[in-house]
Amino acid sequence: MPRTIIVSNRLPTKVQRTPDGLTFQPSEGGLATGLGSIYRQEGNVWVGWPGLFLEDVTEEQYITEALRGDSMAPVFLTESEILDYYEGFSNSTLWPTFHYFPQFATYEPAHWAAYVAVNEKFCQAVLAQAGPEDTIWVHDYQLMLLPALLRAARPEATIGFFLHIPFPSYELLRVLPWRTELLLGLLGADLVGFHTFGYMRHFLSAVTHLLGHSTTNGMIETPTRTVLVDAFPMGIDYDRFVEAAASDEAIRHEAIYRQALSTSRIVLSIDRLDYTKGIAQRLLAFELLLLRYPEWVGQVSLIMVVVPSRDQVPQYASLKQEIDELVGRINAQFRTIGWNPIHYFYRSFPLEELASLYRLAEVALVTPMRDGMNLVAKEFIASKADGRGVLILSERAGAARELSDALLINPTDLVGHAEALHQALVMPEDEQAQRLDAMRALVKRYNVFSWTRLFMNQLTYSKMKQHTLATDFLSPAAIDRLVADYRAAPRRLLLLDYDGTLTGFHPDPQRAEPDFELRLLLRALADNPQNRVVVISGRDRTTLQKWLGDLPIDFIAEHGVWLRPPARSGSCSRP
Ligand code: GDG
Repeated sequence: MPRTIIVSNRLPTKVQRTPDGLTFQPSEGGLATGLGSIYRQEGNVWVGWPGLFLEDVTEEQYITEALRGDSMAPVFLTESEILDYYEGFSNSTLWPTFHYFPQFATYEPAHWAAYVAVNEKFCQAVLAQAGPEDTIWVHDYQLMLLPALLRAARPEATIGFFLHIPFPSYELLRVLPWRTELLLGLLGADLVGFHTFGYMRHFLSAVTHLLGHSTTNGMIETPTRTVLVDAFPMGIDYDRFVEAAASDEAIRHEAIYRQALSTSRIVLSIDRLDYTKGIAQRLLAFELLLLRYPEWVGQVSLIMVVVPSRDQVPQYASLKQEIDELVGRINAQFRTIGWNPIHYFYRSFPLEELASLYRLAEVALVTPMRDGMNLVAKEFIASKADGRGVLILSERAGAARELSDALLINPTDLVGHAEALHQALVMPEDEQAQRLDAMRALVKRYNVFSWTRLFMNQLTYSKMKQHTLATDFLSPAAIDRLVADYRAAPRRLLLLDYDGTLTGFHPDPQRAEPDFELRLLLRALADNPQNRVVVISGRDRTTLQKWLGDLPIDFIAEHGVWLRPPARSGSCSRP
């Protein structure tokens, strides 16, 4: 039975080395939950890096064995591979370019070489698991070359690819020295998925500009196959967030926070430390709110959770410093003995505490400069069972396409940003409920499970579509039958298409002239009195006349507008 193999840079379990030995920490991420229903099924497997560097081979065997029981197959990467492929090409070239921060991008040939090598390593790891007709679903920007590598080794496999970050406009992509290789890598897939139609359009346009393939209705015609492209906005595990927000633990934590914060109204933001998240702009907008509407001083606090990330990288370290300074400056300027404008946490929280923050907050500020989707926005909505709360969302997050009942802002427009905060704080309760209800229905329906289902269904469909569009070669038995029927028939009508059948396609159509061999063949067929030979073409009649006019054959030219029976050779006439 064909199996399904999930591939991503990281496995959904993190293996760590502790003084007590190796520990296995399952990931709480939405992707792991959504795909759980697939990779845990009998025979299926998830291939990825377990998150640690090996000290010896016995560790490799131990980890491989331990993960096998949980349907996972590790790919072991060295420190230098992680440095060049992951921190290098993935996070210092692709990440800034795809998020419209080309000024932060580096273009190191050594990073690219490592990216190629690690994609090949992943390919070997997948091939060790995959049969010739298995389904393989590859995730994200670290593995963009993998679909084509897999295709070369497993021509019959069903391969899907999903990009979790934005796909940038062609103008951004073309800056990359390796843009063509990256596109060709993705075209090894049968289905390429994005969060939004906008990203999908950018991809199709890049494919047309850089590779010259024609694209129609989300289908790319490569010389060998048809590749489907579609938008699949990712959702969350809705019930999990509803339950977490309603749990005793979350309610208990909320009460503790509420007491500590006194009567302050709470605005919440949660992000990983990243320059794409618009954290500094958000702080400036909050400051502007306090300046423009002094009535909120002492009344509203921003709880800002920033999850540590990549802080060894210089850009991230300086962003961290900028945030620290801004928070310090704003707090020093506005705070009172009993009130703090910004409660800033540079760490992560357990899920139940996160849920209590979602409960506590009246306003969620999700204002990235660019974000593939942004699941925090959806989690906030799922947590608001009482119908109270306002989401302020950047129009440049993928989630903005679906969550149009949020207050949408442009994160670089500080005044608009501050005004949206004020509007959220004074929004009547019935309007809050109306907006939240509409968004909750959507987040509930298009959850991570339906996302997985939709992608897998479309992947199956893409394969079916390819089969119907593909050229089928005649089997030896069919050829025998054709020849026998031909011989037995007293009269035969031979309808022959010209371009792509009698001759190959040529980039310059006027150069696709019939060669000597073809002319001989047509004459031999036409000279047989039992045959009537008709050449059908979209070409103009003058060209057909020039190339084949002296042969005793019929023409159907210009897509059927002109006919020339052999008896009246020399000119075409309208039917
Ligand atoms: C990519 C794309 C796209 C955050 N702080 C804590 C915590 N979190 C959890 C949130 C949420 C997740 O992290 C962040 O999700 P995002 O969607 O915002 O971003 P990423 O996962 O980094 O990245 C993004 C996504 O892929 C999916 O395709 O939406 O655009 O960049 O689930 O809840 N979780 C816990 N404690 C925290 O302190 N437990």
